[in-house]
Amino acid sequence: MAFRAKADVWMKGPWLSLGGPRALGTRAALASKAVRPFEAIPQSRNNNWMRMLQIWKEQGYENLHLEMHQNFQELGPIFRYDIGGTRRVSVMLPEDVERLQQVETLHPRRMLLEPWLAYRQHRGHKCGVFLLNGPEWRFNRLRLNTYVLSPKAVQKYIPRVDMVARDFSQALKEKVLQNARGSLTLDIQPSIFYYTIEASNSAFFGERLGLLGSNPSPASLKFIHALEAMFKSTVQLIFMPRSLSRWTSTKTWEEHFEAWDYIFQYANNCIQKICQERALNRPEHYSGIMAELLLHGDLSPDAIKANTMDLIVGSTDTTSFPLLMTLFELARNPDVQQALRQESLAAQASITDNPQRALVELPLLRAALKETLRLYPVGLILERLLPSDMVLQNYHIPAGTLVQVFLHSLGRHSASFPRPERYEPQRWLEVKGSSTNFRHVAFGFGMRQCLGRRLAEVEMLLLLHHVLKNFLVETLNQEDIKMVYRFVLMPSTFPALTFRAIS
Ligand code: O4W
Repeated sequence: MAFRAKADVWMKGPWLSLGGPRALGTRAALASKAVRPFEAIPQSRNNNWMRMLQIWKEQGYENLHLEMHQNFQELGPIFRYDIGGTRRVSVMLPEDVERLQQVETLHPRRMLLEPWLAYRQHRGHKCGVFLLNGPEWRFNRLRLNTYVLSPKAVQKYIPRVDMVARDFSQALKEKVLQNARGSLTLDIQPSIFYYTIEASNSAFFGERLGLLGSNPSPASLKFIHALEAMFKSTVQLIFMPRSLSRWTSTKTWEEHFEAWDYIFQYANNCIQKICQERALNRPEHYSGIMAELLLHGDLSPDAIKANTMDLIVGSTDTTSFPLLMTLFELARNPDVQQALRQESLAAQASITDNPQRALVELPLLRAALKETLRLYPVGLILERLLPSDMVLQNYHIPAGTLVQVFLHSLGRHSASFPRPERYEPQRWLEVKGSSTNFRHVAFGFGMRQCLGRRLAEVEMLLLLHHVLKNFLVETLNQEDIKMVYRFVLMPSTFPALTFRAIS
């Protein structure tokens, strides 16, 4: 592979010094320091029409992360391409994420997500913060931060998540002990999905659904499938202007709307139930994020519903896949697993006493979650529409440009992460220098970073904590798992795992 040899040269990063802090004094370096015009940015050779045709033919763009990675290898850490009049620039270095954060205004913007917006317009639904921009976004986001993201909010819902994580581990133990050998080999994927749905539901509504029992719930299964269909059709529609896709992809639009209809029906059901119960008897103690939002009344009921919708739906796949990938990496890295188990056992009593301590007493497990998201960033792309002109990699970038950060390439760059292919949570605990900033941006940055971040972290941390205390996790599969881009980056297949009860 010709590009590999070339790639290895730049991936070790000689071009990094161009215009970077190390380019000092010489005449050549000074010349290269002059800001170059936008048009001088290397251009991706991919023809946009060819790409659209390919997405249409292949019904998706599953290798987006690999194609972009190859572009970076061939063109360096910044390249551009235009689609339908919007200038687009792709970057992958932590220093560029830092610059993007420095130029943020009060109202950071992303691109419009047309298929999602079209559905809400068509059905007359309000948008949640993910789809909003401008002052309305800020108004909603500031209030949501208080009840979803703040340390005080986490403190309130963490015991509920802990309870669900314990129940998960207990239910798994019962199944494992039914086998004479005290071990069970299974496809854990469905159970992990049920766990994230159950845990989120408990945090939002203070109610249990009972999904951790043995028989699956048809409604939740259908919900999971509708999500899959919604994500897949999203990718088929976002790389094409609507004026074109309405003719070439009529069926995809139908599938997209149908998937959303079920998703909205399912989530609405959860929301309505809680509104009714609250009208009947107002509880005196904390009963979930949504109850708090309704109680404090600084957002309209419609805005609360729209945002709760995003949170319920958005916390399912995005939390399940990193959990699965962590279990897989621990299964094929027994030494890492053992180190984490020791940490969990040492902190066990303290965490049982107060689950909030998990956040400070499991540093290696938290590092493992960062490591998983470095290799498998579920939200592959961070986007900003530039509010003003700026300079990236010594190129002038005009206001209005769409800048996309590719997290797959950011996480696998050897100048940022020595031996990037290895799963080494320990790397996150080593002494921090200034160059280590903005390396962990899996949840985004600034005011538009993931609203569900803390909930997702807590759900992952506590499940892994309870599983590690109770089971050895093993796999026969040593091969890398192929990841596919379906709006979120997900595993294309997932191997069976063996859970062995620790006596
Ligand atoms: C709703 C969400 C809201 C989701 C239904 C599902 C979901 O998965 C999410 C994510 C996605 C939100 C060109 N969500 Cl009603 C938006 C909450 C991370 C939560 N966290 O990852 C995606 C964000 C990938 N993202 C992109 O912006 C992207 C991907 N491709 N492009 C942009």
